Amino acid sequence: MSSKIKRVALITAPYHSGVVESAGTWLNVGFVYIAGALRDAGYEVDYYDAMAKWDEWSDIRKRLEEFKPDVVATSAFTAAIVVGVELLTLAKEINPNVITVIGNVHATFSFQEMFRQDPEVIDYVIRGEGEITFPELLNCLNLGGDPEAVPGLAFLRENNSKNGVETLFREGKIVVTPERPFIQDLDKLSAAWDLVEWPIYSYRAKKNSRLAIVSSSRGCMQNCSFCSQKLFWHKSWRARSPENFVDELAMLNQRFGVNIAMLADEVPTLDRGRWERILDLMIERQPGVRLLMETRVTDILRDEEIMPKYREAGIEHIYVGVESGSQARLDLFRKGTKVEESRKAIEIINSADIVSETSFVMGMPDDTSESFAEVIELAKAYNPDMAFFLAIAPWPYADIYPELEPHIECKDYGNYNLVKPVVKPENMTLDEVEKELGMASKKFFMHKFQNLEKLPEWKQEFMLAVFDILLNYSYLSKDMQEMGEMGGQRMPEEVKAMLRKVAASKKETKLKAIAPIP
Ligand code: B12
Repeated sequence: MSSKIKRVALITAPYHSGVVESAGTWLNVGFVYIAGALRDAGYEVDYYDAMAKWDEWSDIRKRLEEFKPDVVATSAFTAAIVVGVELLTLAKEINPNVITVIGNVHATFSFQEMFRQDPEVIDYVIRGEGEITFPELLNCLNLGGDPEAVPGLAFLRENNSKNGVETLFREGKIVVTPERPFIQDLDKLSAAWDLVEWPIYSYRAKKNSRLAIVSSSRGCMQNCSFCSQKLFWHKSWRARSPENFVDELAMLNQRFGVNIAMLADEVPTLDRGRWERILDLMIERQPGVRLLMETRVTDILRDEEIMPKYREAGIEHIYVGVESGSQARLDLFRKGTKVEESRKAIEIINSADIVSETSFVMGMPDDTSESFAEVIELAKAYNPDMAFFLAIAPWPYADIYPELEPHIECKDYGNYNLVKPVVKPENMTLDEVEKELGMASKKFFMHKFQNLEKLPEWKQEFMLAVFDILLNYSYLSKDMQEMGEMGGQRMPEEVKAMLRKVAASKKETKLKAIAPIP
């Protein structure tokens, strides 16, 4: 067989919203796995992170012209779908014969809308996990086979003949093949870590850091009505073995100098035995990588007595989604937690001397300036080191969507990034919501800095680094700069000095200020 398809460009499209990227540069671990699987199947891969590199469209064009891919693939959560499609459009413009592929959560659920809107641009949607489906699709095309035989796809076909293959449904010209079963043994996956352009990845709050994103488990069994992840994983959960995972951390440290990593897992702690073994192995083997992670409030409560182990193993930062201080709203979100439990979880994280972070989802149809004021007070009382006030984003496939749909005022998916409000409360405008969100951050962090001396010394230092990021590089820059005018005099000298410095330099506070880390 002479292969026609050989070269695959995996491109993370240049989406920027000023949220998480202000804290660092984050690699695409999904593409590290896809690249590993493609290479194992004999394909040549260009792993290109245009987002983290802050590349412009002209840079992307140049890279495509140089690599001359046969296939251009990208990945899109909902907010990134607009730039994702723009990227595939550019690829087709450069080479009309290129095969375009797109995966991730938005494509998995919204492919009908995508094919309706951009039928000329998207050749294949990969639904669900991509490590098996993608190479199988390319092998099938190279052999002149029918992609209808490849599970986990959606694509358009002019000639809609059935070919004897069981497809799920056909709506117009869209062929949807049966679902791809989840990969059972995650330890067996290849990861192409050597393709990552390591020098660009660092964590802004830590000097001399080299940041990775790693994945120790996949899935989520929670029922949150606003989230996409339980849908993507069909409320299932699988995990790597502790040994395999800790080996990887040690390898990343030794081979690539990684000293901090974010766990991509929705719930790394779900299996208590496995998680404790990971902590024990990290204590024993000292892989040289500290971890930032997210988990469930209830797992923190469960693990209260082993929190010192978390700390000793190198867990540096834990995010738990509190989302709301109103039980009625937690019930609407189907969080499965009680208000009091969230407060307790944050207390436990703080007592273990680990950085605590949480977020509150606001901008719901019944929100008012009073409910914003309440949530600010609540955030102060819960006392996480960091609290973020997010605008609800109505993923079109989420359970809560039908309830939010009548209130959506902005339909531009590019704004579905939890920063820009798109749902209009009955008694507020979107502008007012945005102002309230900014005000909430400002008041929360002002309170934090007025009480900075109550934190242990290392956390004080960390918080000052966070303030520098918020003030100079994040979407909250403008709000943070206004702190000085709102009673900033009770704040520590270092904070006042930063405020004075930024005022004197009259910094540009547009998003462009979130520059790549030098
Ligand atoms: C890491 C991460 C990030 C990284 C992304 C780095 C990167 N370039 O990939 C960073 C920190 C930059 C980020 C940013 C954002 N994120 Co984020 N992020 C995550 C997180 C924690 C893990 C994703 C991950 O790596 N999973 C592990 C890998 C192995 O799985 P995967 O990505 O799903 O990939 C697999 C499949 O989906 C599939 N696949 C995916 N893409 C493709 C493409 C092809 C071609 C193929 C074949 C297959 C394929 O195959 C992969 C391997 O099986 C998830 C939450 C979670 N726990 O999943 C949120 C999550 C994806 N983020 C989310 C959001 C909203 C954002 C932001 C828009 C807003 C915000 N406040 O965080 C920002 C935007 C940032 C910006 N640039 O402006 C949402 C998306 C919701 C949605 N339904 O759209 C999630 C789900 C969090 C949540 N629970 O709501 N994020």
